[in-house]
Amino acid sequence: YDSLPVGALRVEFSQPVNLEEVARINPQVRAGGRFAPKDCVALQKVAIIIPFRNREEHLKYWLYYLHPILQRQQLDYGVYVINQDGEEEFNRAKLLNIGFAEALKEYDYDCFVFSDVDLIPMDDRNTYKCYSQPRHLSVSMDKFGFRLPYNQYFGGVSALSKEQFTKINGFPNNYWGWGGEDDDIYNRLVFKGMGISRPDAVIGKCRMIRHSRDRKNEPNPERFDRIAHTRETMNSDGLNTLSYKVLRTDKYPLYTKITVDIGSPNS
Ligand code: UDH
Ligand code: NGS
Repeated sequence: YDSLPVGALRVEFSQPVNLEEVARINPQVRAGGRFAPKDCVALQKVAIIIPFRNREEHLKYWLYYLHPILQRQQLDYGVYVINQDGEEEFNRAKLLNIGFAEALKEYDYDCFVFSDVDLIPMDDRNTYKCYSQPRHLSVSMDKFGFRLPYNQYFGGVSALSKEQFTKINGFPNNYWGWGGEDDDIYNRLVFKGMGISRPDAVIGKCRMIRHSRDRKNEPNPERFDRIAHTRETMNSDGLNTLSYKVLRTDKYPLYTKITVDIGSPNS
């Protein structure tokens, strides 16, 4: 990619994506979804972490749209899809913790972008990198009428430096099912004295691929109680208590897929 960011992009989900074709038009992306600019040293080494189970179609769109954007942003980056094995309730935040730990085993990343698989930026000036404060990138989503649903919203796509992430002991491991884990992360950042950095509402526009609720990702009835206690729980639940088993690692041309056994709510 020999072009710099261009601004607003057209994003739509009508044509199916062929990954062999995507690999062909992104010849500078190396195995496992790695890239670094060849004519300069990138300012940041960015691991992009995607929590995943059974969303192959969304992942194809994500790869189709994001690889060209990330190359134009001249990042030294890698794409890690953290695939939850089994049929247990989904656990987004724990998968993101695992992505952080596993990416660091592979390369000396200094920035971590955590992205839902179904969110595509509509402007390539929304740089997938880290800032002096934790960054919220998906600030202007189509499904919320291109506004924040509420001021403290930190879901969708966010970026934390290695230092910011370790300062909050990573993300919670005990939010099983849908909701609240992003609010817990927001609380952690605030309790550690940090603030949220955001792009403006034009540069922060993004589209979500429409979908229905997944099986085994029902609203978590414990979420309200949990987010009321972040201050007490954050030091005893997070990176320092993370446990899981890697079942397999697949290096595909456009991404690295790490399949993990993350246990269950009562283990
Ligand atoms: N995810 C998966 N597989 C799952 C569940 C979640 O890959 O089975 C990942 C994926 O990256 C997704 C993210 O976790 O983008 C967030 O989960 P989500 O998409 O379920 O959350 P969202 O708030 O949807 O987007 C909740 C259900 C909305 C139902 C709306 C009906 N119109
Ligand atoms: C809040 C949830 C967040 C969620 C946000 C947007 O209510 O986890 O809605 O949800 N917090 C709690 O439930 C405590 S959305 O409209 O995308 O379905 O991210």
